Amino acid sequence: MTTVATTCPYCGVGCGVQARVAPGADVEIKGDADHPANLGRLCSKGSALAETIWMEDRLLSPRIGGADAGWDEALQLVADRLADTIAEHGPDSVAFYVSGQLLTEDYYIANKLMKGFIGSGNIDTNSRLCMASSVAGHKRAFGTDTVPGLYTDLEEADLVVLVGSNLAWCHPVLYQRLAAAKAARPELKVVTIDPRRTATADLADMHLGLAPGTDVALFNGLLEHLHVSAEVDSDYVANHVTGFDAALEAACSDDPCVTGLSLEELDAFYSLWAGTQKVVTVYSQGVNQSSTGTDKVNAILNCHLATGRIGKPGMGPFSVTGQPNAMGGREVGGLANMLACHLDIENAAHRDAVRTFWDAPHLTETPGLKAVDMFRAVADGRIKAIWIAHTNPVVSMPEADAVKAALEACDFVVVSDITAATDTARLADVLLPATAWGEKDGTVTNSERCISRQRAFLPVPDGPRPDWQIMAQVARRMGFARAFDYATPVEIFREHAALSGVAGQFGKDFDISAMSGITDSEYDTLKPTRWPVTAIRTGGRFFGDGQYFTPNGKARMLPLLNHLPAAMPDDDYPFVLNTGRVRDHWHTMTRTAKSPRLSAHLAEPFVELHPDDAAALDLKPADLARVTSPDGGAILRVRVTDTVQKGQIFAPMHWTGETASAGRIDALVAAVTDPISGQPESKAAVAQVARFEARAFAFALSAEEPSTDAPYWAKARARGGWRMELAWEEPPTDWISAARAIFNLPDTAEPVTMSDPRRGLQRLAFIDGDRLVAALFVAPEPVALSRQFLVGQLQGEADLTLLSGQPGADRPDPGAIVCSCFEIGANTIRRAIAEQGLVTVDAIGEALRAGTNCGSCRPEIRTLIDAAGTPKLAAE
Ligand SMILES: Nc1nc2c(c(=O)[nH]1)N[C@H]1C(S)=C(S)[C@@H](COP(=O)(O)OP(=O)(O)OC[C@H]3O[C@@H](n4cnc5c(=O)[nH]c(N)nc54)[C@H](O)[C@@H]3O)O[C@H]1N2
Ligand SMILES: Nc1nc2c(c(=O)[nH]1)N[C@H]1C(S)=C(S)[C@@H](COP(=O)(O)OP(=O)(O)OC[C@H]3O[C@@H](n4cnc5c(=O)[nH]c(N)nc54)[C@H](O)[C@@H]3O)O[C@H]1N2
Ligand code: SF4
Ligand SMILES: [Mo]
Repeated sequence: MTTVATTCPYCGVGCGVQARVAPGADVEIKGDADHPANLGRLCSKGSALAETIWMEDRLLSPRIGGADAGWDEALQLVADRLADTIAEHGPDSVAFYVSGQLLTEDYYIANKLMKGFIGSGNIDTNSRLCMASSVAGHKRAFGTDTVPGLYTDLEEADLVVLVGSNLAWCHPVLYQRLAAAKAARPELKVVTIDPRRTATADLADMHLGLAPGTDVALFNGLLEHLHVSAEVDSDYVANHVTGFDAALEAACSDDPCVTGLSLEELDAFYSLWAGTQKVVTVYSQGVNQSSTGTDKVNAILNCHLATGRIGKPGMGPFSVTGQPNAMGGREVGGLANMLACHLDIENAAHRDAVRTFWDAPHLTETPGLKAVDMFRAVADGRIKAIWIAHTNPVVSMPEADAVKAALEACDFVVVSDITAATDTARLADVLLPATAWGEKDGTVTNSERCISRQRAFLPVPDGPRPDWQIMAQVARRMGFARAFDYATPVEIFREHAALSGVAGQFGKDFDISAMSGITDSEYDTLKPTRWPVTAIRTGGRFFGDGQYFTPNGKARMLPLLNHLPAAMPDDDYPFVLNTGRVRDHWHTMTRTAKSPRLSAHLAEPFVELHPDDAAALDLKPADLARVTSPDGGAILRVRVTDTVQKGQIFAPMHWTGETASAGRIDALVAAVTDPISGQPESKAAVAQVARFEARAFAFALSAEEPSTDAPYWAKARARGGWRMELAWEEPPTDWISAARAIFNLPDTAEPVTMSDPRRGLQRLAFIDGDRLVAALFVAPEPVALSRQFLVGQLQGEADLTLLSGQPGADRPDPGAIVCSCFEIGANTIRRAIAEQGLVTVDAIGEALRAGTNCGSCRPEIRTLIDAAGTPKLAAE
């Protein structure tokens, strides 16, 4: 048994993971108690990592035009096509679209090849959809893209404000640290600012359900309040800040009433913020993913700068990063408008330094195209060859149908992925198999600037290669052999660290030059290390000394005015469509969908509607809705909840063409971007909602992967097979043959059936020996059966009572899964609340174990307790 310390491949919290591997046994995953980010904790996704590393679906060989090919042939083809395109149409006719999930070493190579050797700025990344507004806001205010604070600041603060962040689901371990700090010190106040009341609001002393896109007005109002209530630190402003007067003047002319919040709410928030010295304002995609994202960032920074509450224990603005290496990508300069190591493309001296360091023949002189513009250039033929690595833009880019069409029409599309089963990989001319998490080595940097090692603990399967190696091998074949002659990731890391020393000489903050001589064995055993790492400085906060990275050393406050989202609802499109994440899935689900446990929490694409809106549309829970925007449409399961406001709807970003018939939500999102950062407005599209008029609905179970051309379907893994939801406007007339087709069963397979023609019910089950092969439950309305019970029938001996759709009286229906670690359903928890009079999350944990492992479901358990009211004890 060996234990390898590595880092979780999901969110930007960057938790340390201990992977225990024994020959012939399953991998065991545990939190790393020595990692400063998580101190042993893991969330539901981290805890389920072992379930997502199996080999099914893995891409093992390069493919050219869909057919397996050798590496030599594939690499040469990519190199030749890139070189030919550049020779004929110039360097800007090619592009790389990469990812904040690449390791720093991979990212460094991609950036060096495009910006230094191909000689174009056309490398952009999904971080454009994620962190670009924070980067731009930081640079405007601080003169550099730096997150000043540390995770411990959230624990040491007296007030933590979460703006546009669903921390409980998206940065769960950081949320748990905050929850633990608050439990220990209840005077620590938490405020959530989000149009939705999310699971995170469970921790909040105050929730502000502001109107979408009004954060600038909210924080402008705060700045004015700080001034009026004499909470501005005028010494700090005089010594360390420029632009205060103009910022205040603009703030005073803005109107916080556009937030839709009451004066009482505004006043309560403003007084709390103004009166609390130790305040941390955490922000995420509700801020960044907006056509005014950069202004939102600066509106927050303005308030921290005006009060000098930055860079000191327990205070400061805190942009949390999404992907595991979103921060590392910014360090290597992975965005089209950055150079490397926080150096600027626009600066001739910086360019010269990098040119010399790389000995680069064609260093780009200009920034490249940002993601949205990049895919537009693919669409109109300016870009003729694109290489997409570690991201799935046909699902995650706004106007996703247009992105799909652009790639279909593009002359040459290269995709590096771990699987061929993605909407983007299906469009590749050349598909290159990459090694996956657990098989590869390198570094990632988390939200608090902590560099951690990802280490291999699995054997590399025959075929796949690490992303850095694939890119370097293409570079070598393009004639850049000397500059891309790396044998191991540590060689790349040393070079990256050395280049950061060059940046350090320009006074840049990202300087890890003290690691440029790191030996192979030091790299192997590298402990989590927070940058900067120079001869004189390691880790710590930035800006505590009031020194910034602007020419005069002072931070900049900016005059800002609120602008509403680019599209506002009207008669045709009466809803604001907000999009985001769910607790147990990661982005386009190529990994989390492999886990039955993670798939059980929310097994279908859905849209959340306010009860009044649902009533007006005559939609009930579990109906299907057609959601349409000017750009595209989706069919989604209706969830009725007052956690969304009237006139607003919410849908998750995770479902793809692989997992649902019409669940790609980005097909509906307009590609409107922030003019400064180029980040798309992913949270405020407009849409209309109408019933999807199905005449038949079905729930299916199958041991093998089912497939169908029904107009609505969504499938998910279950233990022992698959579960699927279906619906038809024009239902099949012969259900037995329809079922055989869905489950790919021979004509000889005969089902056991049960039908109730009066109620329009059809149920069939195919049994082989004593095993359930497949089952289909058809009804004229949304199928109301105990799915948890039915899914359980895929394992063990088949029991024909399953056709009743409900467990027997002796086996109560557990209901929808809440705790994915122990697979405990909502009904089980409700029963325990009612029957045992449990009123705390801990008591539920003691009784049922729910919520006692990763803790990600604790906010939902709390909601169930609250919904039950305080149960009366039997004796009362
Ligand atoms: N479970 C899970 N965790 C993840 C990920 C995942 O896929 N799944 N992805 C990771 C990545 S890459 C990222 S970037 C992060 C994202 O983490 P978050 O930003 O926390 O997640 P989102 O759900 O995208 O959006 C956050 C919130 O912004 C709110 N919002 C919408 N419009 C506005 C507005 O105008 N103002 C304000 N104040 N709020 C608004 C939404 O209602 C939503 O609740 O999560 C990371 N963690
Ligand atoms: N509507 C809407 N759209 C959004 C967002 C939103 O909130 N709303 N959020 C945006 C944000 S913040 C983000 S970060 C993006 C995320 O969106 P994407 O980056 O498109 O999503 P992922 O599913 O993470 O894509 C990663 C891909 O890399 C593959 N992969 C996994 N491991 C490896 C590896 O080691 N090497 C290689 N080469 N490939 C690998 C996976 O199989 C998968 O296909 O989505 C953005 N899009
Ligand atoms: S919080 Fe969860 S997803 Fe994020 S790094 Fe930690 S274990 Fe991974
Ligand atoms: Mo992200």
